[in-house]
Amino acid sequence: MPVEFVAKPEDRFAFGLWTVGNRGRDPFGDAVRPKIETVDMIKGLADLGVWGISFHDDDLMTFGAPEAQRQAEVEAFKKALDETGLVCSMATTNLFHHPVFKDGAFTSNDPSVRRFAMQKVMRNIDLAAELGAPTYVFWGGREGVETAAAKDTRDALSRYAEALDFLAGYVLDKGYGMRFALEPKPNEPRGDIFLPTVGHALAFISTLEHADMVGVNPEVAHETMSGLSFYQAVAQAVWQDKLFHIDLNDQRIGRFDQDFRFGSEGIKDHFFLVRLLENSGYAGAKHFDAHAYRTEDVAGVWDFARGCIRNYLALAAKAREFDQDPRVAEAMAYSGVAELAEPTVGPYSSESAARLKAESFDVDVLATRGFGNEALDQLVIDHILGIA
Ligand code: GLT
Ligand code: MN
Ligand code: MN
Repeated sequence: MPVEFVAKPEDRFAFGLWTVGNRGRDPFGDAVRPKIETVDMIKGLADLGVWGISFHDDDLMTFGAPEAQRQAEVEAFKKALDETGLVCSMATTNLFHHPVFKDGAFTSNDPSVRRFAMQKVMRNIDLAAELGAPTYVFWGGREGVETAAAKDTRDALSRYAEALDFLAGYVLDKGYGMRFALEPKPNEPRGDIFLPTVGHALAFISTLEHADMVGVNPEVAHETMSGLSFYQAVAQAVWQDKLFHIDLNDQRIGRFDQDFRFGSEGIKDHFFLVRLLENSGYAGAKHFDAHAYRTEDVAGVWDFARGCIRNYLALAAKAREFDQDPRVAEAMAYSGVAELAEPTVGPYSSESAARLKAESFDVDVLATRGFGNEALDQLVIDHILGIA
């Protein structure tokens, strides 16, 4: 009998409108499944125990449509939220679909495009504030180049920082209280995208005028495309208090952005990721930014959404079981996991420096220590496979 997992609002699971709304278009083929109306998406997600919904301005309101139509579209969204109790957990701007953004948005070489992009963001920030979204995401998919001859990266980063400083100023001026989260990606759709990894983004954020209100929105697929460890990226973001949001999905290394169902590929990596999120006190949205395989019809879309939630909850249960296993505690003690939490020398003083200089080490003895990582990791595998 399969184990039941029930999502509760306090789990803070969220989906983007564009995820269950994905119709399976790819660069080689057209839509394979019908449009699901926004209201039906929200109701379907509410039935699965989902807590939050995120949107791009253009997911919600038809781009370029008369104001009256756009307002009606927003009203229908609000009504569906009210009826289901779902919250708007994040908002973002579509700065990638329209041809006007082909050279970038905040980093287009054309100043009018840059100004239009910022206006588009400001307008949607107003709506995000009205809907109570605590986080505003910036995914700069078009901010990049195919040829490095086309942009001086230093200028592009200056324009990127200028835009974020200005928009943060706008949020503060309006008293909105939302925070920004930058979402890195190495490539696709541009040949090279600025701020390609979580590490680049964290370093860039430290240069911003309102750095305290800007964090990251790491995505499994994006970091994995570069062959980097998503776990390490997230752990560092947590350590720097910069994990403002997270995009959960799955991906194989070295492929195009696959956005697979969470937990469908990297089961061991995801075990550690879920354990980190659960144990770190991360209280933000657990946001699935993924979509169903192109083979699926509408029923398959709901199988996909259910699968994301089920895999997260199953891995959280495995992580709890792992952390409560006395053999794991013993193996961790043997590996010295807690020893790394002890300060090495403490703060600098001339006395402690002198003490350290005078200390003698038997490096031959120290070098004989085995750290027992094989036994510890086997317990990880045993727990994941259910044979512990
Ligand atoms: C787009 C992208 C995602 C981003 C979204 C936010 S849009 O689907 O592939 O990774 O999170 O703009
Ligand atoms: Mn994403
Ligand atoms: Mn992606």
